[in-house]
Parts: sequence; structure tokens; C-alpha cells
Amino acid sequence: MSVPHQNYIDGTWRDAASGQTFEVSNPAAPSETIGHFPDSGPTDVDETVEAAAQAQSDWARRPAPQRGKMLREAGDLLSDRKSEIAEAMTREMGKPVFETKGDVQEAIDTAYYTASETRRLFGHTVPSELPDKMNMSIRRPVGVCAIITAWNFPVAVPSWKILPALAAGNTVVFKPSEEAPRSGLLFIQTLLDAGIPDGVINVVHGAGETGSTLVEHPQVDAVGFTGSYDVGTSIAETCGRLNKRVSLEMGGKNPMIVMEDADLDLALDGAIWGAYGTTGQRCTATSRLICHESVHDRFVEMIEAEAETLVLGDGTNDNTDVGPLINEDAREKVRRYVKIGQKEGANLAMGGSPVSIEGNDGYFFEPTLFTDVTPDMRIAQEEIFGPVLSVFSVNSYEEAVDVANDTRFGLSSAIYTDTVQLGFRAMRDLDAGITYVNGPTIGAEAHMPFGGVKDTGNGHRDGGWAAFEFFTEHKTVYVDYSGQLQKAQMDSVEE
Ligand code: UN1
Repeated sequence: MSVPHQNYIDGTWRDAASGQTFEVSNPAAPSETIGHFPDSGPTDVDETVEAAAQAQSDWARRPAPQRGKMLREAGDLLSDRKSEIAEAMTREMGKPVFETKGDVQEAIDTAYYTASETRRLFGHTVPSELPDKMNMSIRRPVGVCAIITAWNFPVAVPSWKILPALAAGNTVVFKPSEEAPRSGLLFIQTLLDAGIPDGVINVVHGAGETGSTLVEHPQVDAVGFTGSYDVGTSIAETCGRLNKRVSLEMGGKNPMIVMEDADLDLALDGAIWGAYGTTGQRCTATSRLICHESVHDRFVEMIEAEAETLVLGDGTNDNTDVGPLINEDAREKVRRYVKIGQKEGANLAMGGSPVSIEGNDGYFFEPTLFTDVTPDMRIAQEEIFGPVLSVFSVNSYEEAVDVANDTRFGLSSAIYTDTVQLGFRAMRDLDAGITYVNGPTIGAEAHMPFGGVKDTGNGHRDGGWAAFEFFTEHKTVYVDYSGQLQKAQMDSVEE
């Protein structure tokens, strides 16, 4: 499928006003160029925001189910193009095709889910304090939404934000990650082909500076962001200063607890895919494994044996289990954390090195396992965003929860146990936005809230109905059909 590698502004494809571009290459084979994309500056940002602002009131006035019809059509188109988009995504950001298909599927599910919500954008009708008067609240769109997302789920995560924003009657300026702009465009093209009118969705490419210009823009009303803690926090500062609504989804340091009565084969699958799937580059990745001491040694051995069988390679090969890291900086960061872990006294039980694959100069890294990790270590606290799993040994459920909660992040969490009481206690006790019982820390579903507590977020959620709370404002409406000023009546009601 061809899509212009340009900005998309008010229904037309354009280069950056400066003519500048940046290059994107395949992380599995960096000599292969995916394309050049506009390195946008303030003029380009201005034009996209202006287009979105112009289009907003017409879009908002369209009956919501009509907007939903287009989103459903976009879902159908995404289904038709699933393999094609998945393959392009794999070449651009590295994860294997079975994973990129899952990424597109999340957007398909989100399209159908948000389309259905356009028939249900509920407000409230409630009794009035006064006779012959009706009180209700209705939902209005927020306005122009800037959507800034990461490269690791370059279709799914934008869909979680863009589709409910559009469903609710907002217009959008989307800045895809500069690491995976083509995947973002392939997603946007399905929306355009589904008939979304000019100006309703606009795309501006670029890196951090483009993003901050967008966030600062006075006509941007709300910002939805997924990415790093540092960038998210600086966006929040700007939005605080400018009184803009902002939703942040940032880091994770997600724990999986394995209790003494856990089904270890089941937990093994969860740990392997949670830690090493997507090369550990998920904000929901399992990065801390908290094992009851009675199963610790056996489970560590099982992980080592299973990780041995993982095939690293180009994600377009059918037999690849684990693709490359996104770029050399990411690989260098993982290498640095391996050194930090060793220096801190953790035991490097497996992996720890970059891998070169014959005929391939991609950014591969061995699945890595540290044991004897303690909560005070940096590898136990900081997000590495790579295939590194840190194992802790604990002697009770209480200690497991203490270790699990001993982090500034709070996105996802998991417990494996066959004791129903412990499962329920964990749902209550784990400080995280998401808890899985007998499932890995990954695997969000489109119609459920997604996001985290503590430094992971700022109280908002993607996904499900929660996303509509972010992308709508409440308007309160009073209708007085008494035919008189009701102050007097109010007095009589009180008497
Ligand atoms: C992310 O890494 O930003 O639940 C999102 C999951 C994925 C989404 C991860 N569906 O792991």
C-alpha cells in the first residue's frame, strides 16, 4: 500500500515548509531505508492546528452515529489491510509479524468498540430541586486534540486515543513517533479512506521539538501522550501552565508474582512473553519476577531453558520469536543497565550481550536474566525497555506485594497462584492500574481502561469508556418549564 511520506493538512499531503526531512530505517537491517519524512517546524504545526480548529464545529455537529459509521468502516479497512500494515510495521519497528498483526487487531477492535459507543455517549438526567424543571448533563467534545505517541505500538496506541477523540466530535492533530511514522500513516490512511472529512484528522511529523511546539499551540485544547516519563512530565508542565487537559501514559516496571502453588508451566509462558515479547519494549513488559523461594530455583531454570529456544531475528521471518531493539541508543541503554546490574551485585544468570546475526546488522540483544536482585538496585527500579528480567526471591505473599509495590511506577502487574483468596487479595493490594490473575502483565483489551497509577500516569486512562471521559466535557443543562422565575418557589419548597 502506498502512502505519501508527508504531513497531512486539511485534506492535502505536504512536505515541511522548510523542506527538511528525517530518515527512518529498518532496525533489523539498518542499511535498509524505510523512507524520509518531513521534519516539521512551527509553520507546519500552525497549519495543522489551524485546519483542525476550522473543521471542529462541523464535525462536532454531525450526529455521533454518523461519525461512528466512518469509524466502523475504518475498522473494516484495517481488517482488509491487516497483513499488509503488519508487514510494513515489522520492517519499520522490528517486532515479528505475529505481534504486528496483534497491534493492528487492537486498532480494529478499538474502531468497532468506539463506533458502537457513538450510539451511547451518555449524559445524565436527574431530578431537579424545583418543580417543573429538568436537569441533565450532555457531553461535548473538548476541541482540538494533539495526539503524541510512541513507536512500540505505532497503530494500536494511536487508535486508542484518536478513535475515541473523533467519535466524541473532536478534531485531531497526530504526531506519530519519528521512529515509526509510516505505520502511523498507514493507520491514518484507513481513516481517510473511510471518509473522515478534510481537516478532521491532520498529521505532522517530527521529533521532540515538533511535539513541544504542538503542545504549546494556543488552539490545541487537549493533549494525549504515550511515551517516556521525562517527556510526559514536561508536557504536563506546559499543559499546567496553559490550562490544557492532558492525559499521560508513561513508564512501567511491571511485576509478576509467582506463588508456591502457581501452575509453573502457565507462569513460564507468561514470564517469557511478558519479559521477552516485543524485545521487552512494552510499557507493560514484565521486568520484575517475584518468586516464592520454594519455586524460585526451579522456575529460574525453566526460564533459562525456555529462553534458549527463542529465535532472534528479522521479524519478517516466520520462525522469529524476538526482533531487534529499535535503535543503537536503545541497545546501548540495555547494555549499560546490564553493567549497572552486575556492579550492583545482581547475578547475571543469562544473556547480557548484543547479538549479531549472520547477514544482518540489526540491533539484536540476548534475552537477559538477573537473579539475586534486591529492590534497592537500579535494575529493580528503572525502566530499561529491553529484554531484561530481574528476579527476586520472597518468602510470603506479603513480602511479594511489598516488593511489587516498591517502585515509582504502577502500570501493570500479575500474580500466578491457584489460591483464589490470594488472587483476590492481589487485585486489592497491587498498586497498579492493571492486575492480571494467572495471566502475564501484557495483553490489554480495547474496551477496558488502560493506564497506571503513581509515576505511570496522571489519573486518566486510554481504552474503553474511560477514554471518552478524557475526550469529552460535561455540559450541564437546566430546562425550566414552570413559566416563572423559580426563586419564590424554591423558598416555598424549603418551608
Ligand atoms: C504500550 O506498551 O504502550 O497490553 C502499550 C499490552 C499492549 C499494549 C502496550 N496491548 O501489553
